[in-house]
Order: sequence, then C-alpha cells, then structure tokens
Amino acid sequence: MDYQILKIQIADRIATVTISRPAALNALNTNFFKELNHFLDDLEPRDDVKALVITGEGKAFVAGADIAEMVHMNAEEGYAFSTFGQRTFDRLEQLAIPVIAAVNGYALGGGCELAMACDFRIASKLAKFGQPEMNLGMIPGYAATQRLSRITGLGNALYLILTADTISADDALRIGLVQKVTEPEQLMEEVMKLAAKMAGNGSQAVPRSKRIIRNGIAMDFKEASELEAVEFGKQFSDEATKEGMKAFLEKRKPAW
Ligand code: DAK
Repeated sequence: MDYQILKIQIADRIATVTISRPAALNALNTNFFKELNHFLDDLEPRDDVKALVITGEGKAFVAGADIAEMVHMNAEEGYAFSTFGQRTFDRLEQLAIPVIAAVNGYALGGGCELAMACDFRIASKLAKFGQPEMNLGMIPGYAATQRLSRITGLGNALYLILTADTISADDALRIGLVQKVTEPEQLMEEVMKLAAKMAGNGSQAVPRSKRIIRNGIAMDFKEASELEAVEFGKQFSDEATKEGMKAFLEKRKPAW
C-alpha cells in the first residue's frame, strides 16, 4: 500500500508509526483508519516485531477525529465511521505486542482515545489531553466513556468529558492517564528505551501478560485469576521460560 498519512519505520524489533497530516493536526479521517488497518494486517502475523510505538508529526499527537470530514456525514455514514474506528482501536488494544503512545502534543477527542487504546502513554511536557467533544455538541465516539474511567477512575472521566477541559501532561500524569512525562526533545529516546526493554525479552512473558491483563479486566476476579493460573502453567512448556530460570540459577544472562 502507498501510505499517504502514516510513516512507518521498523528497526531493532520495534515498529514506529508516525501519523503525518500536520496541516490538520493529524486529525483522524477514513483514510487514516484504512492505512492503520492495512499496517495491522501486515504486522499481526510477524514475529520479528516485538513492540509498536505510535506518535504524531508536528505540534499534535492527534487533535481529534476529522471535524471537516464528520460535518458532512449522515446517520449511516456516521455509524460506519464509528464502527470502523472502534474496530480499529480494539484491534490495536488486542495486538499481542505492547503498544506505546509517544504523545508529542495535542491528544484531544479521538486523539486521546487513540492514546488510550495503546498500552502506555509517555508524554512530552508540551502534550495536552482532553475530550472536548462537548464543545461540538457531541459525545465521544471511540470509547472514551469507557476507557477513560477504567484508566483514570470515574471522577476524572466524568470531569474531563462533561467539562471538555484540556489538561497538561503533568495533570495527566497525576490522574494516571500517562505513565511518564519527558522533556520534548527526550520523548522519543525515552519511548525507544522503554520499547527496547520489552522487545528484548525473548520469552512469551510480555505478550502473555498483556493478554491476561487485557482479557482479565472484562472478567470477574475469580475467573481472571484462573486465566492467570492456566497461562502460568502453559509457560512451563516454553523453552524460553526454562532458559530464563536456568540463566538466573547459573548467574548468567538468558540466551534468548
Ligand atoms: N479536525 C479537523 N481539522 C482540525 C482538527 C480536527 N479535529 N483540529 C485542528 N484542525 C485543523 C484546523 O482546522 C486548522 O486547519 P486550517 O484552518 O489551517 O485549514 C489546522 O488544523 C490548525 O489548527 P488551529 O489553527 O486550530 O491550531 P491552533 O494551534 O490554533 O489550535 C487546537 C489547536 C488543537 C486547540 C485546535 O485546533 C482545536 O481546538 N482543534 C479541535 C480539537 C477538538 O475539538 N477535537 C475533538 C474533535 S471531535 C465518533 C468517534 C470519535 C469521535 C466522534 C465520533 N464516532 C465513532 C461517531 C471523536 C470526535 C472528536 O475527536
């Protein structure tokens, strides 16, 4: 596919996707979702890529869904736009490998929702977060009503969605919406370090943990604990897990 919006780089087992429509602050349109799905089609079967980073070009991560595209939609098109976007974000969330949002600037509306569909959010000090849909007379459409409360708690989700306030990276850190705040020029270095740390684990423990945490949150505690126990048992058939334990006992690094 000839990508027009995404810039894709794969190096050292880490894929980096840069959303590049800076003239529209990287607003998400139908073509973005088509390109991201195409990229995920290529990525999912690969076992040489161990982490994915998503970032934006210019002063925005993503300033929301593309208002210029949405303004012309009828109910049928709005529904299609919604389901296509939701399915894409679910797909990202369910990806086997960890996904990091490197939030370089505005993450508003659909942009904050995209960041929340990633596993972690590392933010530049310049980043701003919010769900300003209220200002457009809309409600969020890519699951902010659900993901924001799960990530930051009910009070913060109600506050951000009902007031449409935009918050700083430091405030986002305070409410647990981001995991770390960096100087702008250090953002990608910090993110790559984090990605490399997970990508360097040669066992199945990273994808296995992600799968249990992601699936377990939709279960009751007992059922989720059982899922953990089943997966815990399965890893004893993995050579890499045996190697990890043996290496510890032999006081050496695992040969992964
Ligand atoms: N869509 C389209 N264009 C956008 C945009 C957006 N979300 N945000 C910015 N742009 C465009 C601006 O129109 C402007 O274009 P030109 O006038 O130069 O052609 C260019 O990007 C630069 O923007 P500004 O001139 O406004 O830049 P400033 O630095 O002055 O301001 C800003 C930056 C981020 C504060 C401001 O651009 C802004 O307030 N942007 C809108 C933020 C916003 O309201 N975002 C939420 C969008 S609503 C759904 C699913 C999801 C959603 C809805 C439904 N379904 C499933 C149905 C999600 C909705 C949203 O995300």
